[in-house]
Amino acid sequence: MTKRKFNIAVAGATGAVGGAMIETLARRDFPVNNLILLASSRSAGKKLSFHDREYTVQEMTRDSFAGVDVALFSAGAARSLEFTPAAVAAGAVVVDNSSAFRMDPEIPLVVPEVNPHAIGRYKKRGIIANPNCSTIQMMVALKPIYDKAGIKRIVVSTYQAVSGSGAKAIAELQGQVRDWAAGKPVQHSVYPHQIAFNCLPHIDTFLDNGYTKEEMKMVNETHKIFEDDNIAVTATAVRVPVFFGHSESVNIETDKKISAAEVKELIKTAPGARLVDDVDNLCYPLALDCEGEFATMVGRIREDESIANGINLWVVADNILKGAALNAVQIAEVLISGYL
Ligand code: NAP
Ligand code: 3JN
Repeated sequence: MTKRKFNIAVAGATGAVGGAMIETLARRDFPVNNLILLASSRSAGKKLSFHDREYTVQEMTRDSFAGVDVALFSAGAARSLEFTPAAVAAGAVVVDNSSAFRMDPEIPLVVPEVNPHAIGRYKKRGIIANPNCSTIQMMVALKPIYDKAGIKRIVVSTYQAVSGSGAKAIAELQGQVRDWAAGKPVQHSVYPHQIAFNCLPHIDTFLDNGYTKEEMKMVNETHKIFEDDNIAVTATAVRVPVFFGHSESVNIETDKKISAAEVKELIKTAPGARLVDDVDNLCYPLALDCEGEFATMVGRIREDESIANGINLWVVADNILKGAALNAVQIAEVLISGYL
């Protein structure tokens, strides 16, 4: 019997995440029949390749989705709000990478290694939301610990790469490093301050409670994915002068005592995670090592000696892959194998 192939649309195909989606579909040999690449009118006519074949980018309109089985959206929240109703009306299931629908109670928010059962809830609205990159990698690392020992409280600080702000931010960091080295004045436009040789405790906009939106995404999305509003979560999101790979210092208080050795054993077999923890050989997760990797790397696992049931971890993942494109493609894989 021939394996069914699916018509896949990528909305935002010319972007950093959209490009990674196309690559990930190819790397995972996703059964694609027709690939429809969508972007703004600025990119219409541009050619992109997939499995050695060239595809022409089309301007995204409400008529772009006829015959599409799965539409992977990464063109920003405004475009998701504008175009996903047309995609769903045309019969496509939407996997949306933006924040537009994440906290909608009728729309599942999914990390496939953590809550794949939630995918079936797509049927009501035809949409599945992809969480924020910083939430995704933390969920992959914490899921086995949550299942074994329960989690009371999470204190997380992120060290987020500039690629999370798109191609212009990558160019800004490159330009600032070059200008600084040449002794020229350093300019900034994407970020409110120089990012080269600096750390900015500011990602997305500030809210009335003093937190940023990025920080509150981590709080709210953690509750929704674990289906547990009782976990106390507090986050500090920091932009650092790294091109690819988000790092996180995660401190947790568990319900039951769990040792560092037990956590290491759990991480060894946790879906989507890789234990990188051999301090005697100076081995721990590094942003520079995660580019192109599908796994979330977890290391520096140790007991928090300041409380009875505390664990510290250092969690690193490719923010464009597991944080966005890969997670979306994995959701599509579960969809086609179990639902379509
Ligand atoms: P990007 O590199 O700036 O790409 C944006 C994409 O959207 C481009 O393909 C662009 O097409 C397209 N686009 C813009 N306006 C459009 C329009 N009117 N109609 C159709 N397409 C349009 O940004 P990115 O870094 O890939 O991020 C894209 C989005 O993905 C973000 O806004 C965010 O919502 C989501 N994201 C999520 C995560 C996460 O944490 N899960 C991480 C990063 C990004 P042109 O090239 O033609 O302008
Ligand atoms: O800054 C990062 O490292 C991640 C950025 C995510 C992002 C960027 C622009 C718009 C998002 C997101 O996924 O939350 C959005 C958005 O859709 O709100």
